[in-house]
Amino acid sequence: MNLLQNGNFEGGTHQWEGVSEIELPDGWTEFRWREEKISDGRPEVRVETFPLPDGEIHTVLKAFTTYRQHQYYIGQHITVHPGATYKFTARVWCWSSKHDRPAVSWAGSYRTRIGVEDGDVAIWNVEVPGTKAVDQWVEHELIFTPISGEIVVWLCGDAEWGIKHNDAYWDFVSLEMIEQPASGDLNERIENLEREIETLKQNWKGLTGYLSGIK
Ligand SMILES: [Ca+2]
Repeated sequence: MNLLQNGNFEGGTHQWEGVSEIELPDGWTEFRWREEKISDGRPEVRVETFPLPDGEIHTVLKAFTTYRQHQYYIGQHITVHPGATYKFTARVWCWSSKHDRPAVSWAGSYRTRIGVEDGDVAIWNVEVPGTKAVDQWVEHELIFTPISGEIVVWLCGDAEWGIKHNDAYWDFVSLEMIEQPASGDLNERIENLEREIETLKQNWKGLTGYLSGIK
């Protein structure tokens, strides 16, 4: 079961902090971008349809700049069970090109990665700055065990050169619990014991009632 809200970006969108160029998919509330270099741009973000060469059409999360480098992070807050094991996955298609032919990159460089912020700790599925790949679906996967109960899952894109097109198209983002926390068994045992105690109490009430009745 996908624990994320709107992980396939088929739901609605909302403006991020009143910025019309940043339309985040509903459920996704966090947006950050790098502003270290003079050449860094703030990407525009929107949800749009993305036709693949095979004719399939997907509704995807698009982040892009024109003639600018960029590095951005789009995140969703989610409540999890500490100690359980989770699998976070996402698919992304990147186009980084000096030319306008869609899905055919030329002289570009685009890297992506996915991560989890767990309290003060950030874990990434691949080494920073990420997997370098264009014109194909890149499958990202991160298996992790959270320490805290509140985490943020992140999608990160990194365009190395400020060429004409730097686009990333994200889809099929999912978070699943693949293993219960070890303490789950203990909690279950405690609940069973509490139920047994309640039953014993009820029986005891019945027994004292019966004994008072026969006096
Ligand atoms: Ca989709």
